[in-house]
Amino acid sequence: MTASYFADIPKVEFKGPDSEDPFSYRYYDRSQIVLGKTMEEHLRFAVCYWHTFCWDGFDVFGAGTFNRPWHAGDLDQAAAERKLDEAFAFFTRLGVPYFCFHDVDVMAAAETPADHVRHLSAIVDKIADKMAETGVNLLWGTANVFSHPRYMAGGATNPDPDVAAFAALQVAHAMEATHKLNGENYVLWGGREGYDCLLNTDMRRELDQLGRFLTMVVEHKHKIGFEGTILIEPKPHEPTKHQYDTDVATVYGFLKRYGLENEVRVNIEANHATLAGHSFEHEIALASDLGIFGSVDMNRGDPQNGWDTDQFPNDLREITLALYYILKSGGFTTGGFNFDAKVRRQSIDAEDLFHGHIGAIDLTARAFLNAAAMLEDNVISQFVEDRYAGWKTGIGAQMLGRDASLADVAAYAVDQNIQPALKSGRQEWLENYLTRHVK
Ligand code: XLS
Ligand code: NI
Ligand code: NI
Repeated sequence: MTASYFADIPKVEFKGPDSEDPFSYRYYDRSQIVLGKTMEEHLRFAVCYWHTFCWDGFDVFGAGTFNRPWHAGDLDQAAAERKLDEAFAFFTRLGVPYFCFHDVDVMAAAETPADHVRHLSAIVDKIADKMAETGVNLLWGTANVFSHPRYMAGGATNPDPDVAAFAALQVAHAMEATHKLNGENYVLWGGREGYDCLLNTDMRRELDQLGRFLTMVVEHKHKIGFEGTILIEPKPHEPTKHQYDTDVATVYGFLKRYGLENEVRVNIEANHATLAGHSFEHEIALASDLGIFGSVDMNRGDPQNGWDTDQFPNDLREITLALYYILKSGGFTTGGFNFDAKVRRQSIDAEDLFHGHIGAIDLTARAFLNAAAMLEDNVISQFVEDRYAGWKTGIGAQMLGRDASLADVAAYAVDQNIQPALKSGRQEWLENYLTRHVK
């Protein structure tokens, strides 16, 4: 085998906050115990295959800039294996416990259904060998049912059921591959499940198609004995003008409508949250309140750009808040932090891939330590607890316990001649508290 593209990069180790070595971790000490578990167990970092090993740097105005050796020539089995070797060389040097992939990211290109099945299964065996050799595990697998031209009008929501059948083939096999590789979750991101123009779209029909498709996916999971979690990844737009899986609240409504709220959770992506007009922590907190929090795609947008720029995160305050709500909800079970992020098109070197991931891993670890401290001193929870204490007794408890009707409550207000006292929400004090913990 030729020398790895990453041969010159050392294995990235923890060297502490004062380290001057750009290829070291300053905060991510994988074996450090915090709140009863190691950092590695809490944070469950994953590298995504698509941005890091498949994207060649192309954008709508120009061709790829990266010149990675495994992109040369046709994407046949040999090229897929070369890419696989390099991917695992990267994972092990970086020292992450997990990776994530789409079917077409890892396999030789295929046009027919039969080739698709054959090429995917040929590479799955090789992936299994690599995983056994390195100890790197699969956080989640997924199917790409949005890039091929056949999916221009969607996969499951396509007006042509044969396209939905192709999507079914890909999803069934991607889930079986995930199961075979002991993946901990299976993800469905909406892709092109949405519309560009309402004039040519039967929205009611498309939603029913999507509901039926997801039900079949859940049935297949049980049929093959896959015990991982099925996750939907919400996004409001891009590629379509209106994506059906807009945000956490919309996905929850969709799951309820099709009776799947106990079967499916969400994979929350930071940049998708902000595109939907929400904060990252809002989406996390809402998912956990609704009981559907699953996993996270870590990245960020650009405050001046309105699309999914998929940049590596670098805002410590934002990520501290996200970590706080994740920890508050009990942390990950099968989920983790997948870096669905890409280096910029001018960051063309092997080392740039490391700088992107190292910075993001360290930022997340640092935010985690901040959040753990906030959780332990309990100031925010206690404040919120006290703020709602009135609902635990008296008329509050009667309302919640269904012991009082609207008329009863109205009568109580008159009888007691209630005069609610105004009480400060203390937002600035709480924000100052947060600022003190962002360090
Ligand atoms: C696109 C999504 C995608 C999913 C996996 O915006 O983030 O990368 O994570 O299909
Ligand atoms: Ni994503
Ligand atoms: Ni995205």
